[in-house]
Amino acid sequence: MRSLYICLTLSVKFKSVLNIPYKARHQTISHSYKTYQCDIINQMELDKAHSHFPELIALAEVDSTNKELLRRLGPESPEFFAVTAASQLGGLGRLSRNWVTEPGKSMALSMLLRPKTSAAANWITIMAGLALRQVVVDLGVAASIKWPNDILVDGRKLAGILAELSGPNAVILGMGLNLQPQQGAPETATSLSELGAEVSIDHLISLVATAIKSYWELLNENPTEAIARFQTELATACSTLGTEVRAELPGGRNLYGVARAIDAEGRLVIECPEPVALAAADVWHLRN
Ligand code: BT5
Repeated sequence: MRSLYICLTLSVKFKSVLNIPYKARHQTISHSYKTYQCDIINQMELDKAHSHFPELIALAEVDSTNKELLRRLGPESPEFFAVTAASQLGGLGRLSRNWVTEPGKSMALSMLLRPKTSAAANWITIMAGLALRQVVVDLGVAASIKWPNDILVDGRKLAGILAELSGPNAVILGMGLNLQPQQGAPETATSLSELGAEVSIDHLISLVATAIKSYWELLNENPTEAIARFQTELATACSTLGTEVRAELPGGRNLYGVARAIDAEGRLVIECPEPVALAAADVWHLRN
């Protein structure tokens, strides 16, 4: 699991939450948020979505669905135990960046995955990117993956992925996908409705659940075959490949080069001109 950091965020904050006894954590943190059903969540009509998960907790408002899932997690929690919320007050991106989820405007969905191998764990973020992209493409929107965790349309960000390790075989996979424009989102954001795709949150969650399950089953059961297939799919799905990029490494150093491949561990290989494999970085596309 050491190399799981490749695509997962293992934050110090995360560990400190884990050190607090479950009950205390739950009482302290959940009090400040509306964890009851309210109009917005009723309007979400999650009938279809519920059928895809052993348990789907649907909240009107929460700090972060990843955090809420972590608070509710137990050793026996089943795979695909999930949390969604109409609104996140402290939605998380990587490196504790902010992810905007205004009431009813964006899908915020977190689910528990239980990787059987480190190979499967290493590929969770990219696997989720392929699944999300497929959902979006099937809705008629030409989206691409920016390594490691963005879904872009014409350079604008439609969706983001945050996978966090929470134990030896527990990963919380969080996905945010914009349905409508949001006032608080950056100018670089886009949404399905702006791209001509109207879909209800219920239907969207159902589509995402179906896609993730199919990609994940392959990855978790047969990682070697899955990774080979994903690499083939990434050749067309990942707009980072073949592009001149700037990669900002953890610590701030910049690398410039052409992104050539995603290796067997999910790392981005950049020719600088010598090949360098990056486990974690922020990447900017400069030109094709
Ligand atoms: C991400 O981080 O893209 C991961 C986003 C994961 C969000 C989901 S929602 C469900 C689950 N619960 C959580 O608390 N999180 C997950 P990163 O690559 O670091 O990108 C963050 C950056 O995206 C921000 O710094 C903004 O520039 C931009 N951004 C924020 N909100 C956005 C939005 N709604 N749409 C597009 N871009 C956004």
